[in-house]
Amino acid sequence: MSTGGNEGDPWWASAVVYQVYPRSFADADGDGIGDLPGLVNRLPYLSGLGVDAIWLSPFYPSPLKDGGYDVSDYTDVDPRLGTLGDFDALIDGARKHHIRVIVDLVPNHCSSDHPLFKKALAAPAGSVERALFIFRDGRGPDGGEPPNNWPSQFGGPAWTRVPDGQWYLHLFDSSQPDWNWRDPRVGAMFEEILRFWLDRGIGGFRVDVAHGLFKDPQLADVADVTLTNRPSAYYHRPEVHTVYRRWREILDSYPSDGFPGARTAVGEVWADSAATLKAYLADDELPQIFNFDLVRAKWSPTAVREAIETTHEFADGSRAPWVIGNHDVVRPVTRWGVDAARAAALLLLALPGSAYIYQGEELGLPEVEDIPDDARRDPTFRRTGGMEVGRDGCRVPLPWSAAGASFGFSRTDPDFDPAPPWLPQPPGWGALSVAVQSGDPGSFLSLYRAALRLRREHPALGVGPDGGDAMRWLDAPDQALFFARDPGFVFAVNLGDSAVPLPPHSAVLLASGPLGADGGGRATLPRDTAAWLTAGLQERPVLTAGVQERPVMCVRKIRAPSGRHGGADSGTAQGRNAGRARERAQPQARGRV
Ligand code: TEU
Repeated sequence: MSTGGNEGDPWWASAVVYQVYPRSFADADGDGIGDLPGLVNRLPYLSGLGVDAIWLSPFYPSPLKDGGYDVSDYTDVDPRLGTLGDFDALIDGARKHHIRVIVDLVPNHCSSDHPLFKKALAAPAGSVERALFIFRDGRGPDGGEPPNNWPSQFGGPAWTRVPDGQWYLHLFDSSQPDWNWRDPRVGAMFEEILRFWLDRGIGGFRVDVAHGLFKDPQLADVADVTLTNRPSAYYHRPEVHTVYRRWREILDSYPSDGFPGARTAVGEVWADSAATLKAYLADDELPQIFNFDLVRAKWSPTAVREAIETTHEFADGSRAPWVIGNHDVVRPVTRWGVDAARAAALLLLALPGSAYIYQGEELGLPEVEDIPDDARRDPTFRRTGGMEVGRDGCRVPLPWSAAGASFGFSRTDPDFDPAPPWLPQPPGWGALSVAVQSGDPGSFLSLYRAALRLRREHPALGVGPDGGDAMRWLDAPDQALFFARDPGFVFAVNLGDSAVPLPPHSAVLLASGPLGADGGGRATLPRDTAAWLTAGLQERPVLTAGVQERPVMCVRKIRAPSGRHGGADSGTAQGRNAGRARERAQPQARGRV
């Protein structure tokens, strides 16, 4: 049931994929941690929302030093989240709702609790056990200095010393040792992991840190010790492409007919340039990689247009799905403002190709910025001594109901008192709940539901009949962006401070907020508002009559955050922490490009 598209396009080319961060989605057993049965219970909600697939963030056994991205067993389910039987029930249940499931694969590193790392620690320097990871002697007197100057993504050095004096590499937390991909046993193991989940009927993988994996064999010092996504001694090594060619063969060896159809793999690749990104999308490599240009963009007409055009320099939106948020970045409402985030949702879903929605985006949840220090879980917070607050603020458990323990996040039967959620929910969270928003035609949720329904029905949306290039810019006032998609669709967004006239149209299909009117009674687009329009005066109606005649006019329901439009890189960890870092001493230099 994927939206838009042409015969022959794989389902994922126009899919709307909903990211589930399982520990924060829904908690069926009441232990305060979201789980797979909780997700299964909520499949009707996702089906009603109208998504084509779920991307499930890690649900594997993990000591949770990095929210599950520290995996201690790649082929099982964390007992707090359920069992493999629950996973199979999820696949079956999702299939009944025509929803595919993409799972997160974490190949750059595992958890220090992984049995193979424990064996490596117990084995001597130079052993085959240690060869699965990157162990080295240190430098300086007694080897007391790390083997090189590489930084950890989460702050501090990328090396930790073990009792016998050697050091091991971890580009992330010290609890996340990097695999040594130059040892063939690692590649063979991951191929088995791929098959394990593909055999269970998944629609594909999201590949964590897909630009990592291989490191410079000399482990040479880097000239620039700030973090960078440029090709370097630790990122974008050419050898990584051999892995994706092999994985593509495996993906393609699974039947592409029938549900779930062709399998996909979408790489999380942070890079400095279109050229670097494009290499991953060679015909025989990853089917898709995320484009993070909208996540990084300031809410301004030039920045948003540039983000779209920059993406189109390396791919269309089918191979480089659009995204405005995820579990690593500041929520759009806080980054850009409430109205702008509503407008951005209509932009996201009008662009050609595939789009990802991070759980809670459809509720307009803001970043929770006042989590007490002792409740914070993101390792970034600890590793930077609190200089960077980390990513907990976008991972707070979802509010499902207006009131009650954890606002319906946890099981709530009468005689049961659920444990508090693993991250505290702010007071007032219930006002943003699914229950409250479901009954409000002006809510964020109603806007997303209407947009997803229209996106499914309208022939110009999704991939569109002309493939991923199916949009053309229209003349617009400087502060606005207008584009057309055939047949008969126009998108308009006003990113300026004053109202602008709507482009020529015959009907308003959907608007992110109330439209205005000029002196002559013609409709105008107020600031931070977007509209979906039917183009041309002779267009025949193609959509649900009710929606056409009465566009969804949405009113502001959520308290406005303090900053309106964010800044450059406002979605990234650096942007997230800039404010706090400014308040305290010297911000740590993290010049990622
Ligand atoms: O993120 C990889 C990564 O590089 C991020 O730190 C990214 O650069 C940053 O968030 C941009 O602001 C992935 C996962 O998405 C993240 O949750 C994990 O912590 C990380 O890998 C380690 O597995």
